[in-house]
Amino acid sequence: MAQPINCKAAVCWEAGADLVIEDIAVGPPKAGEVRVKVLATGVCHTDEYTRSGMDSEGTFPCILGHEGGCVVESVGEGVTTVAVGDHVIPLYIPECRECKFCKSGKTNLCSIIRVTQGKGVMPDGTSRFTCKGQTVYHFMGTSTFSEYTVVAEISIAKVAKEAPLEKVCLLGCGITTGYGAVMNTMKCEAGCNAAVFGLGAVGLASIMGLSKAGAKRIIAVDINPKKFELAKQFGATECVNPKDHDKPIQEVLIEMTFEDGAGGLDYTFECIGRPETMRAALECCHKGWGKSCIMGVAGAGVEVSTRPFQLVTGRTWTGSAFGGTRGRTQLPQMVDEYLQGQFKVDEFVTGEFPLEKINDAFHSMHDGAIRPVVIM
Ligand code: NAD
Ligand code: AHE
Ligand code: ZN
Repeated sequence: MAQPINCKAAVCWEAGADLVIEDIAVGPPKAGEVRVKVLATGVCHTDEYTRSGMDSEGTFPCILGHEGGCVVESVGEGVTTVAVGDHVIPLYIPECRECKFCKSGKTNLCSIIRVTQGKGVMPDGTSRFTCKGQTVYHFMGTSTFSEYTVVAEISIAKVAKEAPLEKVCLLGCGITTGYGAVMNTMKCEAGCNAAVFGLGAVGLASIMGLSKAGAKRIIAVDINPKKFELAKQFGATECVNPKDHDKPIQEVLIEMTFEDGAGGLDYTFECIGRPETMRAALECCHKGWGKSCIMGVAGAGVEVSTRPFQLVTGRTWTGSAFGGTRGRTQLPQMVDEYLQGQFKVDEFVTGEFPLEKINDAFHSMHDGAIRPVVIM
C-alpha cells in the first residue's frame, strides 16, 4: 500500500506571488490515479498567466506546471494502462475514450473530469497535496512543479523510454499545441499562405508545422524583432514587426499578399492571447475562405470583436486547445517521430533551471525566452 511522499514543490500561495519552494506531502494515488516522479518540466506562458491572477479559474494555494517529463512511481487500484517505471507525459486534456466528446471523433476536448480539474482537485473532489497542514490545489490536472504529483490514469501518455524527458516534456503543451493546430485543427495544405502572430513556443511550433505541411509563405509577426532569426530557422519566409508600420497590421499583411486582385492569408494563427491581435489575425484572412485559429489565452473578462461583415464574407474564426491532439493516442507517436528526427524539440529549450531557481525561469520568459526547462 503506497504511503504519502514528502518532497519539494514550488507552491504559489496567492495570485501574483512568486513561487515558494516548500516541503509538501503527496498522498498516494487513489483508484484510477497514478503518482509520478517529475524529472523535468517546461514553463509555459499559461503558468505565468495563472500565477499572475489573470485566470478566472486560478485556485490558490496551488502547484502550477503542465509540461512534465515523468516516471511512474506507483499506481492506484484498477490502473491497467501504465505501470511503475513507465516514462510518461501528463495531459491537461485527458482522453477517456468514453465521454460524449471522445466518442464524437470531432474533438480532443475530453470533458469527463474537466469540472473537478478546473476546481484544482482530483476527480473525487479532493487534493493529494498538503503543505504546513493546509490543502494545496492541483492545476490543470498536472501540477508538474513538484518532485511528485498525482494525475488521473486517463491524463497520462506513455512514451518511449529512449526519449530524454528533459526535452520531450515540452510536448506536454507548447510544441504540440502549435504543431497540432496546423496538422489536426486547420489541416493546412501544401502551397498555402499563412501568418503566425506571436513567436513564443506556440508560434514557432505553428511555423514548424506549416513548414512541414509545405506552406508557400509563412509570415511571422511579433513586436520583439529578436524573435525573427529563430522564426526563420523554424521555417518563416518573412518576418513583420507591427511597430515598423503606421497602419494596422491586418492591412499590412493584406497588401503583402495581394495577388490577382485580392490579398489575404489562407490561414492565420494567434499565439499571443490579446483581443487586438485576435481581431487582426481574423481580418487579414482572405475573403471567401481564410481561416483564423486562436490559441492565445486571454485574461478573465476579455472579449473579442470584429465587424460581422468579416464573417459574412467568408472568413472563419476558430480555436485550438493542445493542438487538437488526443494525448494518449497521439503523443506517443509524436515522441517516436521526434526520436526519428522528424521535428524539432531541443531547439525550443532556452535554458535549464534547478527547482530552487524556478522564479528565474519565469523571469526569463519575460525577457523573451522560448521555453525554460526546470530540472527537478
Ligand atoms: P510567449 O509569451 O512565449 O509568446 C508570445 C509572443 O507574442 C512573444 O514573442 C511576444 O513578443 C509576442 N507578442 C506580445 N504582444 C504582441 C503583439 N501585440 N503583437 C505581436 N506579437 C506580440 O507565449 P507562449 O508560451 O508561446 O504561449 C502563447 C499563448 O498561447 C499564451 O497566451 C499561452 O497562454 C497560450 N497557450 C495556449 C495553448 C492552447 O492549448 N490553446 C497552449 C499553450 C499556450
Ligand atoms: N482557465 C482559463 C482557460 C485556459 C485555457 O484556455 N487553457 C487551454 C490550455 S492553455 C495551455 O497552456 C485549454 O486547454 N483550454 C481548454 C480547457 O478546457 O481548458 C479560463 O479562461 O478559464
Ligand atoms: Zn501550456
